[in-house]
Amino acid sequence: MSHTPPPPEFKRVIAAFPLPGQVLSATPYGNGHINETFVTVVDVGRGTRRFIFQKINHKIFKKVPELMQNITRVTEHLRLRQPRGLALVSAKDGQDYYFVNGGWWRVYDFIEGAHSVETIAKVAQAREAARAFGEFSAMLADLPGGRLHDTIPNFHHTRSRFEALRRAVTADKTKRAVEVKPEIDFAFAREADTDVLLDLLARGEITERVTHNDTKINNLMFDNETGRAVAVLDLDTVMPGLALYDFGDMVRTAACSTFEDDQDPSRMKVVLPYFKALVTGYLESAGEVLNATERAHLAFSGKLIAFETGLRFLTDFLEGDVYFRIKRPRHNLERCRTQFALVKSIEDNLKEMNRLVAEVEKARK
Ligand code: ADP
Ligand code: GN1
Ligand code: MG
Repeated sequence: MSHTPPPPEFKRVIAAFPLPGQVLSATPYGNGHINETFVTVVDVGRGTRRFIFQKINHKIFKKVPELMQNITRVTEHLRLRQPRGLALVSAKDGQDYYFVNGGWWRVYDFIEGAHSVETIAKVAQAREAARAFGEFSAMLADLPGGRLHDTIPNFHHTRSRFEALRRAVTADKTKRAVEVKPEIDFAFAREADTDVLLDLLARGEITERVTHNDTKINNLMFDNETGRAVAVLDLDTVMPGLALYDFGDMVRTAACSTFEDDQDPSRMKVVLPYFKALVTGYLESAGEVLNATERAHLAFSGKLIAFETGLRFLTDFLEGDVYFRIKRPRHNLERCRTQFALVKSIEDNLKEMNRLVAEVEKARK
């Protein structure tokens, strides 16, 4: 899927929301792999105001009204504690989304004076990112109204992701398996990792919490002046999950040396000072809720989520690039290779990473 300009029905979408003036422009925006995001500039007389319009990927999110119910509950709960957080604009009919021409649309206020990043630039930024995602989860611990909907069942069920790869290899729909034998072997050699957290969960040694489940670094906005994280974005996958999935995805995207799709996987390594900063920041805001088993698996979680994400990219490559948006023909394979390089680097550094966790914990006492 490519990032295309707004579709013809966009005029009807605009008309469905109570905007404060005429729309001057609408442009594809951001680097998300899933939804179609547009920034829209609106003329408000003595200036302009921006809004984010998003076409929700309903091939991936099958029950959009349930998903939007989750987002509404979460954004309303966070409003007081995160004043610049994500805020939905309701449609004129009072709904939080608008359905037209087979597509589901939502609108957010554009978060001004802040920016998202694709990679971490300094230690303080890694610490702040982890503090913010940890705080996000901690603030949702008392979310009223019962369990959130599962917007994608088994989203971080690594065993299921592994079995999906196995099926894709067997089916070999696109006849690409032959060119990815080393990656398939790499994945199959690590099958045992897929069950580690699931087994701990089944034994009650770790617990389910409300988690974000997509704590990729570009799903966070930092204030342009202070560098403080002001908003957590991309709430489509906020649902019951494991804190370690959130922490692991931060390691994958913030404690690493390059972009997730660097075409040269040899450039991808775990960055230990950033890892330590993530541990420090996460324990600062979520440390009180994590139990000893969770804390003992912080380093492993990074390996697991890099592995799981690599599995997903490889599966998508074998299935013909049907899930993640791609910008070039072998994009998913490149992403997979770079993720697997990170897995390898974490394996090589696991002992030191666990030592860093212990060091941070000791300093907290
Ligand atoms: P996807 O699910 O496709 O990743 P996101 O919701 O993460 O979609 O949005 C994609 C990108 O758009 C983000 O990484 C961010 O840069 C930008 N973005 C999203 N929402 C806002 C917002 N309310 N204000 C400013 N930028 C936003
Ligand atoms: C997707 O939506 P985005 O780009 O923030 C994906 C994540 C993957 C990530 C890999 C709903 O995240 O799970 O980790 O790509 N989101 C969904 O970059 O599948
Ligand atoms: Mg995103």
